[in-house]
Amino acid sequence: MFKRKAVFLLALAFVLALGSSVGAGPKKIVVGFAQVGAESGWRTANTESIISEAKKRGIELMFVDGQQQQANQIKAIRSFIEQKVDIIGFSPVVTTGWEQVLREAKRAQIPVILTDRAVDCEDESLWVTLIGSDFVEEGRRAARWLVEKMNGQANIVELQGTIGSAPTIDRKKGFEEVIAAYPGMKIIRSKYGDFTRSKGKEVMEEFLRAEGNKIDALFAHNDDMAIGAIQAIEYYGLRPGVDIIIVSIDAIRAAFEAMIEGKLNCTVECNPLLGPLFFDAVEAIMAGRPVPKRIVIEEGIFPQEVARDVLPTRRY
Ligand code: GYE
Repeated sequence: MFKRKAVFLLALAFVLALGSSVGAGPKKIVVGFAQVGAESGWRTANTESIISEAKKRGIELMFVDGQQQQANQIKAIRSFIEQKVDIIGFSPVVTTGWEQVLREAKRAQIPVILTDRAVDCEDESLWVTLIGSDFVEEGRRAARWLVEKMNGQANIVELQGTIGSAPTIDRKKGFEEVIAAYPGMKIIRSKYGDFTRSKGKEVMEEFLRAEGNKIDALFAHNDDMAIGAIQAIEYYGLRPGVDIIIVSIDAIRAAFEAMIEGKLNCTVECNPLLGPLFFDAVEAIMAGRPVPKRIVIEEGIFPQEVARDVLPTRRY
């Protein structure tokens, strides 16, 4: 009798446990992600990678496009805190001005993951990890390639990205560090182009109006600005890739197409496919596993000569 009752209770417990796990399902992880914007081919690939990886893993993603405005990103982060998401991810458009909102997230005990871009914040406990590229090294790679191509002699114009953003600050730093050893390599003009094609074109027009035929080379902080600049150079009546040697960063498909046409000379890789690494970190944090403070992506460099062979293998 006693035994039968015990078996019944056990079966009941089993049914209840099963019922609860089948009915409600395991609690879905909810992630809020505040993206920079949609300024470039790199960014589009990055967004796609994050959205598709969330779907693949059955993670609920709240995605906000900040349209390159810090205020929009801060507003998005505050709304994620209010909605009590499990984890906040974001790519900070600029490096400074994040302390307050990050402290609010910490007070609400919501872990923050930085992707792609860094913040300039003394209190490192305000985020768990930064997943992204080494932008200083990308700048160095672009400079090393250009020094060799130009035999250490060039009047260079520089299209910088977004003012105050980590890739702009770091790429410039790495590039200047390398050319400092070559007195013949001079940056004669430098201006922000906001990482967009239209701004790249507009600023290159300015450079050409001011310096014209004196310009030997262009260093663009991303491919989109280089592609905009290529149009400006053609309108001006010079041959991009021949009269003005161009090196840029990202290695998006459009850069390979420009290289095959002979209009771009080299692109340094910056990998935007951060979705899998981002959600690995999300799942690790949720499971209480440790996550390294910095996760760096391995990258290469592609000169024009390899463009035709490499293009078919590019995923973005
Ligand atoms: O190089 C540029 C984008 O932060 C690495 O942002 C990213 C940069 C990328 O707009 O194309």
